[in-house]
Amino acid sequence: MDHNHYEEHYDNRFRKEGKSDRKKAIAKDRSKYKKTDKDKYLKSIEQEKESKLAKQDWLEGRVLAIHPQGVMVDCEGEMYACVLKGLLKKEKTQHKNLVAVGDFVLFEKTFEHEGIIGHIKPRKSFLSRADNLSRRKEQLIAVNIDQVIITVSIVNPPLKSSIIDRYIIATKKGGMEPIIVINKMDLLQNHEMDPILIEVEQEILQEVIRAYAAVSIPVILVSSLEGQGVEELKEKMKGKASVFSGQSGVGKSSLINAITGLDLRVGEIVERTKKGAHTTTTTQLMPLSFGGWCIDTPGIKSFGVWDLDRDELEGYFTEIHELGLNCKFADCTHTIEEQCAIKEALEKGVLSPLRYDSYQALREGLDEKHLRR
Ligand SMILES: Nc1nc2c(ncn2[C@@H]2O[C@H](COP(=O)(O)OP(=O)(O)OP(=O)(O)O)[C@@H](O)[C@H]2O)c(=O)[nH]1
Ligand SMILES: [Mg+2]
Ligand SMILES: [Zn+2]
Repeated sequence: MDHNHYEEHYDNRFRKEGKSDRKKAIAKDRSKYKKTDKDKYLKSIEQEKESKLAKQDWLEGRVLAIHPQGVMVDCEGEMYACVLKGLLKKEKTQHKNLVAVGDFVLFEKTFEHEGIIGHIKPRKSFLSRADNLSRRKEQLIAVNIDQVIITVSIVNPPLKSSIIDRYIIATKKGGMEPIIVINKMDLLQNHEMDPILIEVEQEILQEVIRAYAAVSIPVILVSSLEGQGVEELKEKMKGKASVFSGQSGVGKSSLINAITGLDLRVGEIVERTKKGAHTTTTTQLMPLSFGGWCIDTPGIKSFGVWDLDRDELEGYFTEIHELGLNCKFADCTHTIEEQCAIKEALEKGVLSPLRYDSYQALREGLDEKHLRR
């Protein structure tokens, strides 16, 4: 609501209502606008900070990649290799990385194509995961993104749904929208493949489609090799910032190549393990000719969700939460209890076994974490 609109709305209320009602109205309005007021206040501080910085002749740019040689910042089509100002490095943070791909920064130009970053603008969204080495830190993958393209493949590597749910949680936690993309659809028609393997993958595929239709998350079936679904995906990416994330070898870089006509390096699948060989090694952000941005990321072996508690988990499995209200016991774990609505729903085929399995796996993970602390 802009300022004028706010006042008009306020005045009308005062004219209409009696004196005693006014107090209530004010109280109500206070609580209603509290958050916005706070946001406005924080924003004004931010603006003040930025206007101070503006006096110093800073340039504004966006972080496209982070290389050993420096933070690569794009400013109106020019690329600058930047370092972070010492002061920024001292800022306490729970993040492993101070600056991330997608950040909007203010920097001081020092040489032709070099600079010093003095300010990182507030982030509107972020994709992060629990850091592998020190689990107490959160690792930022990319920031200021609209949607996460959760990329998986069928057959090679085979489709696994548990990882999809982890990504969905991280996506929503970070303030973005998930899109599930299932690549390598061409392999279902490949006659060199073992027919039994194909049959199994088909069944899992149908189950995945059903499970996410039930929670209204889009699933797009694609083949970067043959072009199936590429236009549909492109349509969804227009004008938005999208990050491709998923295991190594699922074809993230191949898909980006098919969409953009770029020539990013793509890797081989190790036949024995059916895994990719971690071909992409750095995260990079690319502008799209049809509007928007896209980010390629290195494949991730294990995707741990950062800082999740049990209530939150329920919030991300809304269908399980709702069904669970009908269990006999309020603290039902939906495993061994009598009269469990979740187990009934599973038997009747109302609840997807995939979603149930990953819910239970995540829940166990939370319990373990709890014990370790
Ligand atoms: N059959 C088939 N193979 C594909 C398809 N898309 C990608 N591939 C192959 O899968 C392998 C891995 O592709 P990449 O694009 O490197 O996978 P990635 O997800 O970027 O992997 P990392 O960079 O290691 O994370 C390559 O050999 C591709 O040729 C597809 O639609 N069909
Ligand atoms: Mg890649
Ligand atoms: Zn139950």
